[in-house]
Amino acid sequence: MSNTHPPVELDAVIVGAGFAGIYQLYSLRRIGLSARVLEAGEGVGGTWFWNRYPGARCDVESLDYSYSFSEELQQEWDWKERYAPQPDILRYINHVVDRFDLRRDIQLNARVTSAIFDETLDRWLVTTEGGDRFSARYCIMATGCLSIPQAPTFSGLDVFKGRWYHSANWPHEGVDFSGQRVGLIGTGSSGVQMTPEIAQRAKHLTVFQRTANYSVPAQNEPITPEQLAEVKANYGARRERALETHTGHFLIANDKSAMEVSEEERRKEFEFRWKGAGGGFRMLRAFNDLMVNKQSNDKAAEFVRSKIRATVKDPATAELLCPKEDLPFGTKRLCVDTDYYQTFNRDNVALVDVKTDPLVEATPGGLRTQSGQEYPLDIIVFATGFDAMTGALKSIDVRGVGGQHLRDKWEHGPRTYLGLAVAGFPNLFILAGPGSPSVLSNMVHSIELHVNWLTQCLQDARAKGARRIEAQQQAEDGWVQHVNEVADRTLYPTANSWYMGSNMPGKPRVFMPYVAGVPAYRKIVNEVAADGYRGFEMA
Ligand code: NA7
Repeated sequence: MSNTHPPVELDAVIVGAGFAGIYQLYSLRRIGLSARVLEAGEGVGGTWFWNRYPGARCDVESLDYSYSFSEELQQEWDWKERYAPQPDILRYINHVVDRFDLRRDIQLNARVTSAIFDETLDRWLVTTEGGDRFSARYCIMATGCLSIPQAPTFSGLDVFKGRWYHSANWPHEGVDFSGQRVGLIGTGSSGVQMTPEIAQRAKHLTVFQRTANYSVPAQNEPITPEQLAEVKANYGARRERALETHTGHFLIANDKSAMEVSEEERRKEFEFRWKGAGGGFRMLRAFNDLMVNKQSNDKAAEFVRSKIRATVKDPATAELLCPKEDLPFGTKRLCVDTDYYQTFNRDNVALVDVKTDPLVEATPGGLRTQSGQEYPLDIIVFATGFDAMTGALKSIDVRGVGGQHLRDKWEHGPRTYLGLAVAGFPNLFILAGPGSPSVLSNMVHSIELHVNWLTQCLQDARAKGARRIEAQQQAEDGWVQHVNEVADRTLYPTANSWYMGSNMPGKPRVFMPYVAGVPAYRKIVNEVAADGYRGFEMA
């Protein structure tokens, strides 16, 4: 279609075919609105389509990191492992798309380049890279929080004679590491998941670490048929329980401060979370004040350091892997691993500190640091992260009332009302993005919450005959202030994390997700709706 043709008319354009876009499409169809999902990739799945690196796995348990909207769906799908590997999640998403006949309204290879609000029509004109144009009452951004990979900053990649890859743009056919000398840059979740996998296959692996982060064992294991049957018999109850938990998935939470118990009790509780209780994010709930009280947090941090020292045989490597005291536990996303620290006991694995001696360039034969140290490599793997939470939205030319650019409005950080809407951008909605619990919660749970809320809102707007729904400036200002105040009561803003935007040079330092927890957030958005969509103008 050339852009001389009139645009395709729809009730809604949904940008992105990940968990959020897919469920939004399903929900809009259910209320009789016409919608099309525009997806940049050549397949559905969003994050789980792109991040195919070896070891890619969700850090939320599969039985929770799945849709709850259909009892039939949750009864018929069999998760195989406690933490699902990427191929299983991608298969699940494709299953959902086919099962609910959603594919016919999903346009692949359709990267959205602009979304421009027409004030006379109260409609969005959405254009793709290929020149397709859509006119829609609503533009719903389901663009994901980790969809714009942080580009390698090195010079010399053009002369590097080997191959290089980014974790978030992994070749679909996989990468053969056998006999190769591999350099892996980055020790966030992606690097931590990949390290043991690459180490098993490569001739040699060098891990370049800038910041040591905390990692806890996943204690991943197969889900037995008995366990699965038990969950399925009571799935509703499991979902209900999730509604009341801080993160939208149940993790046994201890309601004591780490400082009110004895050293022995503390150690016992941490050990229980490390191993007995099932690992993963349970460690974050070991005590009720780990994320707000530095003294308590220090205890968790010291516990993880003791585990690293006990696991890694070479004392110098162990010390380098120990997170420093100025990085509180859990303030950067906690990594959830399988055999990460153990991998550094292998003869073919080396850890290099690139904090004191940064990597500066690729050479024909490998990588070179500032001091001139050279590392001969055949493959370089970048696990260097993302322009998180705002990157995808800012990569689109979004223009609201008066031609205002979203990029300009968000120059100093994202500004939203409830994380859902932006003043000056009527009929534009964002799913599970900045200003909502988002990445601090079980994303699928938060996506369902947002989609259900928004679908009801659009239904109510239709009943009122409203053509335009817009967040009021005052409501947005109040929400931004609230999001900041809540974050400032925690230790989160003290770390240079992607939650803060501080993983990217030049990005404003603003704590982006809403940290008060899913139940508190749900209460607020439900009250707003019950109060006639307080803070929104509907006309
Ligand atoms: P992260 O968590 O942002 O990790 C990126 C890593 O890359 C982190 O260790 C960075 O060090 C490191 N990095 C970035 N640039 C460089 C340079 N130039 N040199 C050396 N090291 C560098 O991204 P992930 O993909 O691992 O995980 C993202 C999320 O996906 C994760 O949290 C889960 O939610 C799933 P730094 O810490 O900035 O010093």
